[in-house]
Amino acid sequence: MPTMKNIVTFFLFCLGITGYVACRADTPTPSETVYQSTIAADGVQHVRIEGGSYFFKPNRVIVHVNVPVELTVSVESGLVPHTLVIQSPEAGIAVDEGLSSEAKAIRFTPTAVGNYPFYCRNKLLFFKSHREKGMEGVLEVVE
Ligand SMILES: [Cu+2]
Repeated sequence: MPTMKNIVTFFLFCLGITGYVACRADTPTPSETVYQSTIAADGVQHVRIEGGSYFFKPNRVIVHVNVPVELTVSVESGLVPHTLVIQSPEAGIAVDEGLSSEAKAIRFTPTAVGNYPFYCRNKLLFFKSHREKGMEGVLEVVE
């Protein structure tokens, strides 16, 4: 006969396994979402990016070189703070902004063709960085 204590122990063990699996499951496999910008009547490429735990959508943004870009970026509301970083001085892009659920406009003009990473630089203690969890993308600058 199983004792009450054994049953409780077994139950807690199952709960632990379930919790672990659920935690693993909240890290989605990143899939690619592409946005190809067009030049608006105001001469600016307007790009909308939404982020959250742990993704950017779209995560591949294609823009034209030497044309101003305005990224409008927001993240889903929640307790986890996020940022948007693009450190590509070779293309004249230096972005490091805290994000919130209120859309923020970030402007720059890419000056060189190439692929430049954008990502969230946040990281909690010993956990994987948000970037490693999938909060990253590529800014592709084309002719
Ligand atoms: Cu983040």
